[in-house]
Amino acid sequence: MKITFIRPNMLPVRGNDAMEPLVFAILAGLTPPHVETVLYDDRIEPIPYDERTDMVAITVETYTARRAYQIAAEYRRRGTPVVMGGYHATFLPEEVLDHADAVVIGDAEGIWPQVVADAERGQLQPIYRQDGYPPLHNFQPDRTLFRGKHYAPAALVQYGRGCRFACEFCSIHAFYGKNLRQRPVDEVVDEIRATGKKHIFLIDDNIFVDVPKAKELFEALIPLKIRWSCQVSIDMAHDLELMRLLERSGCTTAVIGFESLNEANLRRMKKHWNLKHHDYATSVRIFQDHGVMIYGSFVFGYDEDTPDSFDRTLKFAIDSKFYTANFNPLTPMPGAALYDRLAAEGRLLYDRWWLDPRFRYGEAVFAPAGMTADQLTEGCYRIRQEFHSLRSIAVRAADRRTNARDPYRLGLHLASNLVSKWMINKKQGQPLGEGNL
Ligand code: B12
Ligand code: SF4
Repeated sequence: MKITFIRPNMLPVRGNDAMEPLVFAILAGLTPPHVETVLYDDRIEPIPYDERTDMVAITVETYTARRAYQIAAEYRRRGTPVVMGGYHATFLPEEVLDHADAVVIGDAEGIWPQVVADAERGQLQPIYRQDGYPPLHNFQPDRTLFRGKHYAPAALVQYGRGCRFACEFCSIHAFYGKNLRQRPVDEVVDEIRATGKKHIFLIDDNIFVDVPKAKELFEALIPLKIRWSCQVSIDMAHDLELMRLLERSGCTTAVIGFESLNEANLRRMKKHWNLKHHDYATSVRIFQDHGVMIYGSFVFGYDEDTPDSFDRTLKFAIDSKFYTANFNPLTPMPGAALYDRLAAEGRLLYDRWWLDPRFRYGEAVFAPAGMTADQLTEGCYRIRQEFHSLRSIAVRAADRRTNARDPYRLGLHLASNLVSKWMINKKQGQPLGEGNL
């Protein structure tokens, strides 16, 4: 038995910044040893459709659904069964089943061995449903699949799943609900050591689950002498002891969801807690005083946003010396509360934007209240470009606490800005997937 794992590309352009798809290391680790596995990553290499295989397993996110269905059609035309899983498959299993022989709903742990056993017997079921949230111990990701492939240098490692917040637009709360699970810290440490990498991206949606769990992790990372990146909620700035541990453990960069400078917008998206302890300027200063380079994340299109919101936010991001930032049109994802609200309000511009051949990456997919959909698309694109102008890159580099603190950080600042600058224009306006469905 041979299984071919596929990571679909989102757009018909290839970048040079693809990261290792951790999901397939996990699936390979759950696959019985007598089964052969191979990975093709559509973002970085062609898919050899005619190579012999007994089953194809594809991970599907909303933005990659269209491409996933195109790839599946190629394999199914050749008689090879296709199984799909992931966020989009979990939220819209019926849609996915129109394009696959089987769908896995929810986490794969505890289910995948059954899928493989059924496939070996030629008795694949259409639906495999994870009813609960399997424990995350004895995780054994098998990264041999990544050998010889050109990925970004950092290794992706997961400490836990879920987030304690429930932002209206976010798929994480929709996927995990209130469930929060962490792996035993010693297993995470062993895994980091085994990667042999000196830069780790801890991909948890919010590394700050609670004070004891964050403390336990940060303390365990100190002896490893690694540099690491994370996504974290801004409220961690309130705990200075934790911030000191974060710095000592080697955290160099953090993605922080600021989302909006407007309090009413934050309230609407259920993210008003962003301002619970400090204003943004104070929280930013605390993170940066601890050497953390900030990747600021913003969305536009909530009801209080007007065409003026773009420049105000751009100025804040440059003045704050964020090493990088993204400015995205608010995008309703199926499964998230925002999607249902905008659908009920009759504001969606497409039936299913992720499958619609007219949709282009970077474009608004709903009617905002304070501007037109075109203004939303153009405003985000314009400030993304301006944030990555050479002048802005130079201005933002000049922060001795963070971006210019040492040659490593400065190199990271310059490299990530130049790659983003290049990718923004390559991605904007591209269709999802390739060709027709
Ligand atoms: C790291 C990351 C990135 C990295 C890239 C990672 C990579 N390897 O390439 C970067 C920063 C580049 C990125 C980019 C984007 N990302 Co991203 N990303 C993540 C993040 C934080 C972790 C991904 C990960 O490795 N997870 C760990 C794996 C193990 O979890 P998993 O995929 O859920 O897999 C489990 C199950 O779902 C299931 N499963 C998944 N696939 C399959 C397949 C089969 C066959 C089976 C059986 C089971 C199965 O089994 C796994 C184990 O239990 C996730 C959030 C998250 N917690 O997952 C967001 C997330 C996936 N990203 C998201 C988005 C929207 C994007 C962007 C589109 C943003 C943008 N506007 O440009 C882009 C483009 C993505 C693309 N598809 O090309 C959304 C997707 C939402 C959705 N409904 O689809 C997420 C969920 C974040 C969020 N808060 O909403 N991302
Ligand atoms: S804090 Fe981040 S991960 Fe958590 S629900 Fe909000 S947007 Fe999603």
